[in-house]
Amino acid sequence: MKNIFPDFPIFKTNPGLIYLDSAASAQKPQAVIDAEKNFYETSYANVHRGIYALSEKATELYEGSRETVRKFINAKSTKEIIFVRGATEGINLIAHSFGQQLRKDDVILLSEMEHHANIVPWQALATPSPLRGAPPAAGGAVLRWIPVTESGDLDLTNIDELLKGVKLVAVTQMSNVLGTVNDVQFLADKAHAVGAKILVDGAQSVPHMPVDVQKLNCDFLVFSGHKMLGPTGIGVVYIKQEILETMEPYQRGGNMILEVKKNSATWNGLPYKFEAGTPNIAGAIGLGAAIDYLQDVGMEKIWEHEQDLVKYGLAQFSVLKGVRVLGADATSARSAIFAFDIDGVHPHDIGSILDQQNIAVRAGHHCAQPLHEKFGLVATARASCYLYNTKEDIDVLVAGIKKVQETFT
Ligand code: C6P
Repeated sequence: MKNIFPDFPIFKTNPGLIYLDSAASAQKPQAVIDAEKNFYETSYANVHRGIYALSEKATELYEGSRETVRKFINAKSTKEIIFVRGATEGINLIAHSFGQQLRKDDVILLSEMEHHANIVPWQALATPSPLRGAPPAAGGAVLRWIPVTESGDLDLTNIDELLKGVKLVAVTQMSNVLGTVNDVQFLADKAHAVGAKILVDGAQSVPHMPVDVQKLNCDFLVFSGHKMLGPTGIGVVYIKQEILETMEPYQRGGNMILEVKKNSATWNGLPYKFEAGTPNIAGAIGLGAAIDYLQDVGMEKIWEHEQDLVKYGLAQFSVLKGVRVLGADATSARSAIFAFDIDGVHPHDIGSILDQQNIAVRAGHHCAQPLHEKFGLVATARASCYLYNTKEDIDVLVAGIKKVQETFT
């Protein structure tokens, strides 16, 4: 892979920084920063509204990014690409809108390794709210869980049993804690065989590996721009057009309407029906630039580079005494995410002592409390890599972990 390190100004302004928190948010290359800046400096106006040249230019750039996203995930049409704030808003959109099609006792199949963003929106369809009374799924959908094994994989032994009565499978393609890569193509086939739809949470996978929605045959895919070198506040929901056509709007207001009377309104075409109000125009343009950058490096190359880091990292961790890394070994499909605990040391202390050495890791439950509970833990420290990380960064991390252990003995 070409040397991309100089493309990231954060490493110039923070010399010596070892950034190992890309699963939370990735650093930005100059090309992304410039794309947003240039847009504000040369082409800024609202989109889809003005008939003046500047607004048309802004609209062209915004819609150009939609086309870039479409190609990146190989969707059939830009009608299937909806810009949202991020993966969380994407899942809320689906739960709110597609969720209206669920009925009492319909089953939503999740997994025990889901991020809270792919749990809590579904709880709203299953549990009566003290304020609202009955849940929208006409009396309550049922949540069911695919178990996670000790080695951090989905336990699919009883998948046919688990799929009984299921209307929606909602699973992550890559765990933000275990790094496990799930075979969502297999799950899509299984789901479709029982007439269910499948939502893939691509928040962690889309930034790190090639993802093709037609190959996966998923019905819904969500991801966030900020985890893939793009700006914050922009993300994507992909929804198969035939499903989108059956869905009610998520939010209502300007831009998503065709015509408004005092007591009624009709909806704009796809995808605008699902983009109410002024969108994050600069964010979408920045995301387009991030995708261009990733494609220039090559998604396969990024994945291969991270596979080297996983193998190397797991080998280094394996010789550390009193340190446990969650998840599968290097022979399973997994990404360069290392959630770990150290005997006798609180993860927050690990994070603080590493920070003193200029090593940025995350400590906590990483918005995956049910998964931590499964492993009998409240929290872990987590180092997560991206294209700008190297084996030397892992060496520095390992030396840092030894220092943490020395501090606590
Ligand atoms: N995980 C992490 O540190 P948002 O916050 O909307 O961009 O993404 C939510 C989300 C959904 N699914 C998965 C698998 C995720 O990892 C995340 C975000 C971050 O692990 C922040 S908690």
